[in-house]
Amino acid sequence: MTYENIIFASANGIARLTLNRPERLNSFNDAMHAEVRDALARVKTDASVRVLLLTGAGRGFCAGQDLGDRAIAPGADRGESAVDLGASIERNYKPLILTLRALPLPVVCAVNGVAAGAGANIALACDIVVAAKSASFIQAFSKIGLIPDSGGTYFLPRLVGTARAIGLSMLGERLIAEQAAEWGVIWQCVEDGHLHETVEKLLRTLAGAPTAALAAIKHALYASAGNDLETQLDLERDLQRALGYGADYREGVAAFTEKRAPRFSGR
Ligand code: LHQ
Repeated sequence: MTYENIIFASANGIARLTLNRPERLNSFNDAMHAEVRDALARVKTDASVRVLLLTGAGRGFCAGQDLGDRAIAPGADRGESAVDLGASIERNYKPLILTLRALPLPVVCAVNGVAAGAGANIALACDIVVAAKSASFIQAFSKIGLIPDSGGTYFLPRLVGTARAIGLSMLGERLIAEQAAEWGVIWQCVEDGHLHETVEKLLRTLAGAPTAALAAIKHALYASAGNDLETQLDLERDLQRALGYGADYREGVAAFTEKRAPRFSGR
């Protein structure tokens, strides 16, 4: 598949996916969804990829759904049949969020500018979110008579509690990156000029990390929201058991004993 709405490249264990419709603040139309789906399928099947970067081209990260896309155009009050927004979510946004969460490797999101609507929640679906100071997060949905989708109603209360989740969702106000970091919505907020170097350093670290362990960490932490303590302890036991047979555990312990830096294979 050739890409017209994203840029995708993979090298040295790092896959980079850039949403690339800057004139529309990288908002999603069906074509962009199809390309992202294709790129993520490649990440999933390419064992050499150890970390994925998601970012946006231009001054924005992603403004969510392209509201000019005819596929989601509201119908007239009477007459014209209204579109089924649920179908768009089922086809595009739901699989995207589930895929990002299920990828067995860390997904880093570099939020280079505004992240609005589904764009905000796609960022929150990533594992480590680093935002530039000028970036912001907007649950823009209520401004157009909708609810936060793409996991917004799942991620927000878990990240910031119900009171802030309700405020952000009902008011649709801009949450600046610094505040997002203070509230624990994201991992880190950095000066605009430092976003690139911060993220590159993170990507190099993660590309050399014990990927299978990071995948298990991701799995366990995301599962914990729906588990009781005993189920979670069982899950930890099972994951630890599997990792204990892995090459990276052997390497990690050997490197510690030999007082040298580990060389993890990711397995
Ligand atoms: C846009 C968009 C955009 C098209 C900026 N579409 N052009 C799921 C399932 C089905 C249906 C519905 O939705 C969903 C999920 C959703 O994501 S719903 C929420 C959709 N997103 C929004 O409501 C956000 C709309 N955008 C905005 O509120 C503003 O653009 C923000 C606050 C993001 C940025 O404001 P500014 O920095 O002032 O930029 P701007 O508004 O001037 O935008 C720049 C250009 O990008 C502009 O085009 P123009 O030709 O005038 O330069 C905008 O029209 C275009 N653009 N967002 N979502």
